[in-house]
Amino acid sequence: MYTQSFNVPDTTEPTGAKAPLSLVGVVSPLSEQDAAAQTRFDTKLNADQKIEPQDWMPEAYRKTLVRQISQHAHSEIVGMLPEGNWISRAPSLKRKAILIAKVQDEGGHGLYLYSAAETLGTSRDQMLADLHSGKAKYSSIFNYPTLTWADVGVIGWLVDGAAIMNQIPLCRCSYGPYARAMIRVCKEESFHQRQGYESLLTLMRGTAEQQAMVQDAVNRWWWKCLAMFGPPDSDSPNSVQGMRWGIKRISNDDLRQKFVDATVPQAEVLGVRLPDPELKWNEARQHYDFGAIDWDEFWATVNGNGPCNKERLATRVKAHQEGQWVREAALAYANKQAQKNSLKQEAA
Ligand code: FAQ
Repeated sequence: MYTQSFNVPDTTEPTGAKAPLSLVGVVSPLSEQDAAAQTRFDTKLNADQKIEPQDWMPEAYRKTLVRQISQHAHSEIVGMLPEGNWISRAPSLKRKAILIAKVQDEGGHGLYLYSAAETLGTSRDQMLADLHSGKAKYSSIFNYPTLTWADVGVIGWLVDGAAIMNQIPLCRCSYGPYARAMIRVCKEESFHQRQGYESLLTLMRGTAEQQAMVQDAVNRWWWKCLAMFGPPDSDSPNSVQGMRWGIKRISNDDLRQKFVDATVPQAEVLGVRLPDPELKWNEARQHYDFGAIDWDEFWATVNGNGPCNKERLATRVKAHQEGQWVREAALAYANKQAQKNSLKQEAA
């Protein structure tokens, strides 16, 4: 359904790009030494080689990666919360076991991503402090409530589906540790998407009430999933540079279009209506046309005023505080092991 086959050639420049895109850095070098390093960096990018943690990189490239990777990590761990709320209420043991495994996978993705961001010289403590203070962003989509069991299936189908669409091109991101983390994450997200779809298929084969529950969940999540891809290319301040650096490979609008095109046939098989009267196949464009996204609502949510922002952040902060003793115990154990090892080495 959503697989690595979505990995397609890079798009052309996003709307608003001032010059043709090539994978070159644009930060002015400060010294001769930096100029040589910048040339090596540009050569690597143009040859589509990966930049690795030990390589020289422009500070703006490093900063952009820390921003994007840490936001991505935060999204994964905050993303555990809406579905996590249903673990104790899953309708069967089988669904409970699947949901626990899925939520745990999302936690794992957060950990790979924090590790990838740490290779850029920012500590995990700093990244978490930024999340907890509200300074760092995480995906808008996780600030909406999960009202019924069908929401869990819809998150798998649409939210994981949108996440994969965005993440498959990131497997070719120019920064090695991020690209490699994405390969594994995408494989797991693809499985999550299928389990969500399968759960919805089961509900759609059920009673009229269950079918209505799925339709209601699709109605509530559809537009939020389209907004997840980020602002239109013309209002996306980070896109042009992100694409020049080979961090982003496909623009926000192009990914959104690919998601719509892939999802419409899936909705037909499922037997649900996507809540957009303007959704229509456009023969000339060979794409689906779709209606206008409510960007005011998106920005309100991104800026902390969505329906669940405060609750999500408070839950994360509480979980972090309650985990303090675990971190202390792990540190005490590591110190003890280090002491033992150094005593052994001295004795040898
Ligand atoms: N929510 O200039 P652009 C998942 C911000 S993982 C909040 O276009 P960029 C797994 C953006 O940060 C989902 N903020 O920015 C899962 C920027 O603000 P800044 C997360 C958003 O970076 C499934 C400003 O707007 N995935 O779902 C959003 O070039 C199920 C201007 O935007 C990733 O993070 C948004 N939706 O493009 C877990 C993928 N969109 O930082 C549990 C990696 C934009 O300048 C259950 N990230 N903003 O203050 C990316 O691909 C990019 O960062 C974009 C944004 C595409 C998200």
